Amino acid sequence: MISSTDPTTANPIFFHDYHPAPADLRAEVLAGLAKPRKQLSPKLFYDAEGSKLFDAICELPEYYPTRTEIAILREHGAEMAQRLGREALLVELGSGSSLKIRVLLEALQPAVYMPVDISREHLQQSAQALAATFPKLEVHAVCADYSAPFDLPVDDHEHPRAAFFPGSSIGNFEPDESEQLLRRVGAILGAEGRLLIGIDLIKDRARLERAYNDAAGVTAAFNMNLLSRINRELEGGFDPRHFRHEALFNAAQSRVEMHLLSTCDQQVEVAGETFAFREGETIHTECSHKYSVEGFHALAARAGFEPEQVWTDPEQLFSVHCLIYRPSAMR
Ligand code: AVJ
Repeated sequence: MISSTDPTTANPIFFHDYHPAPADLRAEVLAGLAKPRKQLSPKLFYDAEGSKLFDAICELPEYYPTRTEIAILREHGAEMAQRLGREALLVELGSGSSLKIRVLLEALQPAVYMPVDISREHLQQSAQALAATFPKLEVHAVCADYSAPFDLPVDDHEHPRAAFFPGSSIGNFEPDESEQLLRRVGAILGAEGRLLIGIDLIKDRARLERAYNDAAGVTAAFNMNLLSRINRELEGGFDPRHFRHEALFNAAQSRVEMHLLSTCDQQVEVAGETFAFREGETIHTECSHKYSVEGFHALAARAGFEPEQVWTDPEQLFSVHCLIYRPSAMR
C-alpha cells in the first residue's frame, strides 16, 4: 500500500495505490458513437497531447477561469485558511493545477496534504515536487478515481478535514452527478469538514463563448485531438478536414457545450466498425456547467453542505466557495 521513499528528497511522500480500473477506450468510444446522439466523455480528452493543450488553454487571454481563480486564491488565501483551520488534513480532488495548490498551501500550512488523482505518474511527480517545496508537509498521494466512492488511507480525525476542488472541474458533471460527487466528498470529510471549491459563474453569452472559441484555435485543437487520439489508439479513420470544432452556450441548461461537427455526409471506421455521419451532425464531447452563487448553493445543500463564505473577482466571473458538511441539514 505505502511505498516510495526516494532518499534523494528531504521529504519523502507516502504513495497509496488503489489501482483504479484503467479506462476502456475502445468500449467507451464504440458505445458513445453508437448512440442516436453521438457523445464522448470529456475525460477522453486528456491523453499526453490533450493534457498539454489543456495547459495551453489555461494561458489563453480568452480563457478567464484559471487566472481569475488564482487571483481570488491570492487575494483571499488568508481568509480561506482561517475558515479551513490550522493543522488541517487537506484532500485535493485531481492534482492538475500545481500553481493553485501552491498558493493555497502557502496560506493554509496544513499538517497533511493528500492529492487524489487517477493518473499515477502525474500524481507521483506533482506530489514529490510539492513535498520538496514544502519540507515540513506530510504528503500522502492517493491514486484513485474520485468519481467513484473510496476511503482515505488514514482514519485519524485529529486534524480538521478539508477538501480542495478547484477549476470548476465539477462543471463537467451533470447537476445530478455533481450532487452525488459532493455527497461522496462529504462522506470523506465527515461532519463539519470543509470544502473549498471553484465554480465558474453564469455570465453573458459572448464572454462564455469566446472562452471556448479562442482566436489562436487552441480549444479547437483540444477538441479535435480527440479524433486524432481515436485514430492513433483505435485505428480510427476520422479525417480532420471533415470535422470542425463547435462551442455554444446552452442557456436553458446553463452550460457551454463542445461538439465535433461533421461538415459533410460521411462514413468513418473505428476499431472495425462503421459509423455514418450526416452533414451537420455532431459528436457531443463536453458539457461545462455554469452556476449562479445561489444556484450552486442550492445544489450543495441537496448534498448536505451549508455555505460559509464565497469569494469572487471584481467582474464576478468566477467564484470560490467555502462549504461545511452538515449532513443532518440534508433535506
Ligand atoms: C477542466 C472542465 C473546467 O470546462 O472550462 C476548457 C475544460 N474545455 N476548455 C472547462 C475545458 C474547453 C474545463 N474544465
